[in-house]
Amino acid sequence: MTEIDRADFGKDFCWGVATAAYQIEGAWDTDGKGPSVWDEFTHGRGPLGLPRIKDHATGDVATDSYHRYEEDIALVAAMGFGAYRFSISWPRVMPSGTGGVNAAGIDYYSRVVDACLAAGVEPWVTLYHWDLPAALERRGGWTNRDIVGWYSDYVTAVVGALGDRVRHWMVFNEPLSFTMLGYLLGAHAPGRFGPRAFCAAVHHVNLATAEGTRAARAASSVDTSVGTTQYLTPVLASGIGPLADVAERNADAFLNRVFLEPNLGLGYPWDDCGLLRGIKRFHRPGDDELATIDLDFLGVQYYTRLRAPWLPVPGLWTVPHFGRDRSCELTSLGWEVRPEGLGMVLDRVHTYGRYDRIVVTEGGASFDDRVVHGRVTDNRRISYFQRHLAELRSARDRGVPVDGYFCWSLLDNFEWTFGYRPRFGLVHVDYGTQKRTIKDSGRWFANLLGGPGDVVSTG
Ligand code: IFM
Repeated sequence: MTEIDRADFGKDFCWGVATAAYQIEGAWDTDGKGPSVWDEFTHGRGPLGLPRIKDHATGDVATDSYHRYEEDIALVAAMGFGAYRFSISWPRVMPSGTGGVNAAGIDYYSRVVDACLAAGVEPWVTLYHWDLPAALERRGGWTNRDIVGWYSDYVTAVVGALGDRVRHWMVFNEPLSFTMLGYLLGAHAPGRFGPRAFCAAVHHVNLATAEGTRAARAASSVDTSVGTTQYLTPVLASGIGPLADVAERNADAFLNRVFLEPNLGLGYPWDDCGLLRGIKRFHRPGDDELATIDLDFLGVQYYTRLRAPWLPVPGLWTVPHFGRDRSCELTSLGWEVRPEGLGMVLDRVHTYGRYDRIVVTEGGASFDDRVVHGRVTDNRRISYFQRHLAELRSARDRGVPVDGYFCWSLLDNFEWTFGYRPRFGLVHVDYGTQKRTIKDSGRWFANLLGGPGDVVSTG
C-alpha cells in the first residue's frame, strides 16, 4: 500500500473535488434555462435512428444538484476538501447564448458560491464544460469565429456577477475532448463530423481561451487567478522504428500540443500532424498574438495513457486509442490505470518552463460500485488515488510546481455517452431516490484531510 500523508504536500496544497453542470444539475429547462447542445443531443437520435447514449440516458435530472447543491457542498466539506470545482451552464445564464442574462440562472450560481464560502470551501469555477447554448450551435457554434466575442461577453457577465467572491476561474474544460468528440468524430454534442469543423473549432477555442482570460481578469473585482484545463496524456507508439516515431509525434501534436502551444505563443504544431494543417484555412494574420496568453495556472487532467498506431505514411494522421494492456488494472470503462503517466505529463508541461503553477484539476476512475448494507467498499479507487497522489508528490519533489489535486468526481453522475453506468464519484448516488452515500474512498479522504466524514443524505 502506498502511504499518503497530507503533510508531504505542504499546507497550501489545494485538495478538491470536481463536477460539471450538465453531468449533475438536471433541471434542464427550469427557471428560464435555454437548451444546450447536450439537451438536444441526448433528446435526439443518431444516424439511422440509433440511440446516442447508453440506456437512452439524458441529463434532464442527473443528480438533481440544481435543487440539492447545499447537501452536495456539505458532502465536500464532510470529506475534508477545501475546494469545489463546478461549472457554469452558459444557457442557464444566457438562454440564447448572447444578449439577455437570465437572472434566475445567475442567482443559482450565486447561491452555490455563497454556500461554498459558508462551508469553508473555495469555489473553483469552470466557465465552459461543453454545454454550449443550442441557439449558438445553430449559428455555427465553435466553427463560427464570432463565437470568440460571444464567449467573452458571456464570461464578462458571469465574472461580473460572481467575481467579487470567486478567486479561481477556468475558462475551458478539456478543449481537446469537446472539439475532437463533438466536431471531428460526431460522438458527442453537437454531433458534427469532419476535419474542417474540427480545425475551425480548435482555432476558435484557442482564440477564446486567450480572449476569455482577458475578459475574466477585466471583470473580476477581487484578486483573481485565471487558468484553463487540458486533457493530457502520454502517447505510446504501437510498433518500433522511424515510422513509429512519426506516429508518436503525430499523435502527441494532436493530443497534447495543439491547445497548449498556441496559448504559449509557440503557434500550431501543424508540421507534425497532417490533420492540423487544416487550421491554416481559419488562421488570420495576427492570430498567433491574439491566441497568446499568460495563464495564472494550468489545469492538468489525467486519466490514462493512449496508444498511437503505426501507420506507414509519414504525416498522415493516426487515430490514437486507449490501450488495453490486460497485465495492468483496467477501470470499468476499460481504461488502463497508469499512475506513472501522471508524473510523465506533469514533467512534460513543466519542461516548457512557462507554467508557474500547475494544478491537477481532474483525475479519477470508474468502477462498478454497489451499496451493501449502507456501505460502498471501493478499495480499488482508494488505491488509484494513493498511487496517483504518490506520483504527484514525486513530481513536486523533482521541482514541478504542482500544488493541487481535484478528484473526479464528487458524485457519481452522467458520464456523457456512457450514461449513468460508469461511477466516478467519491459519493455514491442512487438514481432512483437521489440518496447520496459516501464511499470508502470518500471516507479515506476524510481521514487524510481531517473531515468529519459523514453527512445525512436527504435521499
Ligand atoms: O466525466 C468526464 C469529465 O466531464 C471530463 N473529464 C473526464 C471525465 C471522465 O470521463
